[in-house]
Amino acid sequence: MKKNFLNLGKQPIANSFLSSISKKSLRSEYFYKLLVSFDTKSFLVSVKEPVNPKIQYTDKYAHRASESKTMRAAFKTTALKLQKRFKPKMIMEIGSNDGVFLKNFPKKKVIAIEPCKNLAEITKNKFKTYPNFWNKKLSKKILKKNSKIDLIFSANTISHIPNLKETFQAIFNILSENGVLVIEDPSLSSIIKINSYDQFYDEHVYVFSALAIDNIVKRYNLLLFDVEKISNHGGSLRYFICKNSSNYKKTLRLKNIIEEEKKLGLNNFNTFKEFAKKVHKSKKQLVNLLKKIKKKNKKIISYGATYKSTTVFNYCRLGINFFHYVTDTTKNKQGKFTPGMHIPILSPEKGFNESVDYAFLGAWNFKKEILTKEKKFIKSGGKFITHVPKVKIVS
Ligand code: DWN
Repeated sequence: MKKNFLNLGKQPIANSFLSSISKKSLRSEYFYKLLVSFDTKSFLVSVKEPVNPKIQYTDKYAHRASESKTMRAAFKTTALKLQKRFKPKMIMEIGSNDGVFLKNFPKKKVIAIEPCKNLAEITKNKFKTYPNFWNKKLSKKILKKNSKIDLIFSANTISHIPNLKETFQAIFNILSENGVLVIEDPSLSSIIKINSYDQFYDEHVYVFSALAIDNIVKRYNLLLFDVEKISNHGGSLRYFICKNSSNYKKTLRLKNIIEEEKKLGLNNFNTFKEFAKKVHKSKKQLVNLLKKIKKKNKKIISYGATYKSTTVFNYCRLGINFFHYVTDTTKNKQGKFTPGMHIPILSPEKGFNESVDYAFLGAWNFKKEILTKEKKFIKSGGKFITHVPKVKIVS
């Protein structure tokens, strides 16, 4: 049974950066109700009513996975580690974005799946790219021209696909007998521990735990045999999954992480009710802090036009009433407006200068990278604000 625990209000699509805020474009802005629920049987946490992927993953998809130094390095390390552990002949990535992971392998060994046409366009001349949604039909099409795959990788994508049944059945079809599926996604335990409620938005249809993945993949003759904690995006889990019939055995590391999740109460609805109370408190504290700063006539901006900040801005009703603008290094976000609250987005070159007193860390998951990069700002008295794990001024 699915039970709702968190209501983050009316939200726009996190990728819907607006080119203009004319009456016409505001009228066509799409909103949905962001309710988050917990399945008491499978322990899966999900957005109650997922948005149609066809309106999310278009040829205007803004996020570039290679935009941060941290992620470029993380994908390179992951590629080397997986190559060493599994020695795959063929690697396929579901949700390959701009190719930041696959570029670490020899061209001939990789297949990229990317439904956002503008992203698929970036990789199509570098390696074999299918500009399609992942499903059984596509798995059959690929199998007509290729042998079965021995390593399937998917970072921050499986959690985005509403139809898990179709997804895992298609994976089962194409995975070789001893092949491995490796999935990475923000972990539910990290979100609960650091109160990062902004990991809930339309694209994050699911927030996985090892407990839930273990339950779900079983339904499709797959086995979760290992799991690894990684620091990406504020704390993620990397799941290792194989066919039931293959040689892999469940690791001690997996058993320990499942025990930790049970201790944290990820199999108990009360944990999520408590979490929701903390989320409401965080909202109040953030709004109060911004009001206090604003009263002193200080200039506040937001740093990183993240999809996560769409949730924070719309849930806390933060717009140009608080932020002068948002800065972001991604070229195709610059000159646009944030979804729902319509804050202008500028390049850091234009907007991140000595006129700024405070910068809200929209990209809090890159805090270390940003604080290192922005030493000059801090030295000259500039301050960062964060809401993760607690609302505070970062000194
Ligand atoms: O799952 C998803 C994650 C992985 O990426 C997607 N559904 C969409 C996207 O979510 P996000 O926007 O919350 O992700 P990031 O990676 O936290 O976005 C960081 C943003 O901040 C990028 O637009 C780049 C920008 N940035 C910046 O302007 N200056 C980042 C850094 C490190 C910087 O110094």
